[in-house]
Amino acid sequence: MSSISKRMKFYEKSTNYVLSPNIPLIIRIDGRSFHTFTEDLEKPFDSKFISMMNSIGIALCNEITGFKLAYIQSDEISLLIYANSIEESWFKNKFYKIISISAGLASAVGMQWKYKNNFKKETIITFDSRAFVIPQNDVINYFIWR
Ligand SMILES: Nc1nc2c(ncn2[C@@H]2O[C@H](COP(=O)(O)OP(=O)(O)OP(=O)(O)O)[C@@H](O)[C@H]2O)c(=O)[nH]1
Ligand SMILES: [Mg+2]
Repeated sequence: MSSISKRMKFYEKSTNYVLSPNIPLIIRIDGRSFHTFTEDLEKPFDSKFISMMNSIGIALCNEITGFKLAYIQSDEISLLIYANSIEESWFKNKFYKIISISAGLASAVGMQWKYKNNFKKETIITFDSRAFVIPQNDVINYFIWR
């Protein structure tokens, strides 16, 4: 390839996945190593921890275009998203944008919550994220499964 920039763009684009539009999209974020973060909290349900997860869920709902439903369970949040077209999709359904921004936002809001609530644990709050499209008739089963 002729120029450095063309070559670099080619490398970059080779993994620039785009998820299909017009089909339900699920994003699930999950706290990284939260067995350590939660070890001193009330078991099995800690109201402060639940409040943190709710704050993160609300931030994601407010951010994501086409957001329909969130289900929070333990240290994970499943989000159902639907957009009619690629133009209306969150980040035009670009896979890397979806998983990196959702995990980044969840982690940042988690840290913000930690400092606001004087939560002493030293952990840096981190979430992973996965995103995938799913047939309409299996959406209900996904949420039953979680
Ligand atoms: N004490 C307490 N622990 C909780 C609460 N909610 C979730 N947890 C803990 O959060 C952890 C979530 O488990 P996993 O997501 O499977 O494991 P993880 O340690 O986060 O590890 P990875 O997700 O693989 O990085 C479990 O250890 C739960 O017991 C709660 O309300 N109170
Ligand atoms: Mg976890």
